[in-house]
Amino acid sequence: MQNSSGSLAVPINKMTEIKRTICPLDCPDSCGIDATVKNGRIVKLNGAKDHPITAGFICRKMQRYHHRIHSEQRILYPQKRIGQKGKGQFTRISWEEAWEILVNRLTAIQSEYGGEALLPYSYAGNMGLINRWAGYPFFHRFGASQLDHTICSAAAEAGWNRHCDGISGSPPETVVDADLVIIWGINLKVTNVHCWPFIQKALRRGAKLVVVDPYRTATAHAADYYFPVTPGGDTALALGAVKQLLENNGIDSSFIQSETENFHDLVAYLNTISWETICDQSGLDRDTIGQFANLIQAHPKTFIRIGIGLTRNSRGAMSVQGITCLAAVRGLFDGSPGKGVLLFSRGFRGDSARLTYPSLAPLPTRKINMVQLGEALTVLQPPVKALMVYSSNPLSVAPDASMVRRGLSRSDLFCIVHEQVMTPTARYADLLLPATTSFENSDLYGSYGHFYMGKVDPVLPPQGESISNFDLFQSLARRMGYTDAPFRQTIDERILDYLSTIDGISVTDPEAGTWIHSSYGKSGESLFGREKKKFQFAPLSVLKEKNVARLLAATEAEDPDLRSRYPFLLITPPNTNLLNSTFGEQYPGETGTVLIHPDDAGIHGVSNGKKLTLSNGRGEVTRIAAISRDTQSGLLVAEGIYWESESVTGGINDLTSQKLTDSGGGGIFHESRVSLRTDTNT
Ligand SMILES: Nc1nc2c(c(=O)[nH]1)N[C@H]1C(S)=C(S)[C@@H](COP(=O)(O)OP(=O)(O)OC[C@H]3O[C@@H](n4cnc5c(=O)[nH]c(N)nc54)[C@H](O)[C@@H]3O)O[C@H]1N2
Ligand SMILES: Nc1nc2c(c(=O)[nH]1)N[C@H]1C(S)=C(S)[C@@H](COP(=O)(O)OP(=O)(O)OC[C@H]3O[C@@H](n4cnc5c(=O)[nH]c(N)nc54)[C@H](O)[C@@H]3O)O[C@H]1N2
Ligand code: SF4
Ligand SMILES: [Mo]
Repeated sequence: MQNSSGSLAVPINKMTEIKRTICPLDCPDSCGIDATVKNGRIVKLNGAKDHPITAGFICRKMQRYHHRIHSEQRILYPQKRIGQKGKGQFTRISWEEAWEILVNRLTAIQSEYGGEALLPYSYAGNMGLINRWAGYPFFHRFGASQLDHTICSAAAEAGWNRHCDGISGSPPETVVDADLVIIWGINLKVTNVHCWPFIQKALRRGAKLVVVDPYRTATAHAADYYFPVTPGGDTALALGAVKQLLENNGIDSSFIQSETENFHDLVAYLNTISWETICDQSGLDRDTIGQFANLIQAHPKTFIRIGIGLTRNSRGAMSVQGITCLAAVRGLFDGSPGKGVLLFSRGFRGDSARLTYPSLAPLPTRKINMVQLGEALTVLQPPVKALMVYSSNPLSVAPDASMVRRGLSRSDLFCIVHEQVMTPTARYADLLLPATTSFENSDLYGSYGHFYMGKVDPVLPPQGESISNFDLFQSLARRMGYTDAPFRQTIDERILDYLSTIDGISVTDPEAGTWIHSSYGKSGESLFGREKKKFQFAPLSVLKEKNVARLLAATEAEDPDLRSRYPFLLITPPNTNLLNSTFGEQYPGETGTVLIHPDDAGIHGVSNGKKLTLSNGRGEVTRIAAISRDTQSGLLVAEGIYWESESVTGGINDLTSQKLTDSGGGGIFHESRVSLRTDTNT
């Protein structure tokens, strides 16, 4: 089913060659990678020099990825559970036995409880477009419950689409000509490293850098101006800036006139919001917001890089709304040099039905929000009886982990996990199946941070008895007796079929290892103009009453009962060494740190490097105290989703909530109230 080698393979000598691939991780950079293969093993990974964004370097996580591929920790064979759920004790079985268990159990559950008793759980462990969506045709045909893919970007997309109607963002290269760069709610030097060289070029030309983030991130340390917004306070800051720009005649009337609709609604809306509310909500005083607005007014060539991090709270989607309104008021979408707005690139729009085949579903089935897996496995009726996990580690990444754990512990739940390494979730599997890494299969990769895509062939054959997501679900479908056309496709056929539906590219059969540029990534064109759309100010005002109520409503952060019991607000952003929970196996027994302000540390008797227990009504976790003025008083910052293990009880998501964002149904990972205690004997 797979080609045996990369077509751009460059032989160095008989035993060594360089093969080309693309990073599969959930990262906006989607790097081109050159893998040096010697005697069937990868010995070195380098960034592709000819990839316009990668430009020859890859992050440290990926430089060492071949050690993961060839690691002792790889799951290489099918296994079945022999110990208690969660203990991670398995015995090796053959694939034949694995298929038999799988087909028999799924068939029995389907006939006793109906197809919806099966819940698939997957996310973005592998961003390859074919393998990522490979389970969908099977699950539709089976009549399984559907998983609503909300955990990462749903709130951000909802906020963007409300005003921008799904248009593409600006190419990151545009930032080079900017005079002011605003990095808003993204720790770009950690999570979008390939954007940084473009920003550096602008800074060398004399551009100023602004960072808006509740804590002083690595990126904020590099900024000329840092605005420590209150978590969830971005709408207030953005609209405060618009209010000030209106007062100072700082708006781009010609853009507003030609490319937007219903500006008067925004003006009317702003008149209903007082400066007091704006300052209170943003956590910034009137002068500071004034300074922010003045910077923007003084620099027409402003580029705003919006992160998803700022959407992971109860006002998250609205924050994107506020920022896009600010951008529109300044005409930053007009495509002229140095002006831009980038949340998602949206450069490659294909017909997703040609990956997922919803038409195979015999009947419509229920949709379950992936953020609420805890609820789905514990109280949802009719109950989930089988869970099939692939490309995800839900016990570590889904909120309210103690509920997820309780669900995974159910003796009546048949749990299948298709994985590369023994994740905390895999330890709960009844049936554990070995997954290839992306280096072992073909695929097609887009990007959400730039405008280049590419096709790849395998760099290595599958290791051990591992199989790709695509092969897993194609084989399973056939063994279930499904003969529909999508189940007869090879991976190359699916790649070519999907490619033919993608808007924005002209290539239909690209050579593996070359880069395809989307026509949406052209600079110099108005982002709305080229899609014949207009920026809509109206949705803010259409929902006016509701929005004002939301802006003022008590979130978990502000709920007085919770504030008094749990005096700290906790945010849980990414860590430089991990990619969500991927690579957790490289840090066994580590809990990660928690940033705490020196004033708070003093009051609570916390000293640097000591163990802290954070807890709330949902659970508790241990982290190591890192006392720092980089965070605000009252705000704890825990970077990274480390793994629970025999020696570490629980992970950071034991503290987070299953509640959803204002729109889009996303997770509120940065809005947990917690209390802390120091353990005297540590
Ligand atoms: N090294 C590394 N890289 C990664 C990841 C990783 O785990 N590690 N994860 C990948 C994934 S899946 C994604 S989705 C992206 C994540 O990318 P994004 O979510 O776009 O950005 P992050 O860099 O995670 O930064 C989130 C930032 O938002 C800040 N923040 C939190 N709440 C608020 C708020 O209310 N307002 C504002 N203004 N800021 C807020 C946090 O403090 C943090 O600095 O990164 C990807 N890249
Ligand atoms: N507290 C907190 N929680 C968060 C976030 C946060 O900021 N704070 N961020 C959220 C975000 S933005 C996201 S995107 C989610 C991410 O959630 P997930 O997508 O679950 O991300 P990972 O933790 O990277 O887990 C991916 C798993 O897939 C496996 N894998 C990789 N490739 C393949 C493959 O080809 N096949 C199979 N079968 N498995 C494969 C990897 O080994 C890994 O264990 O987490 C969310 N959770
Ligand atoms: S994780 Fe991101 S920066 Fe690192 S190699 Fe992959 S795409 Fe590039
Ligand atoms: Mo994400």
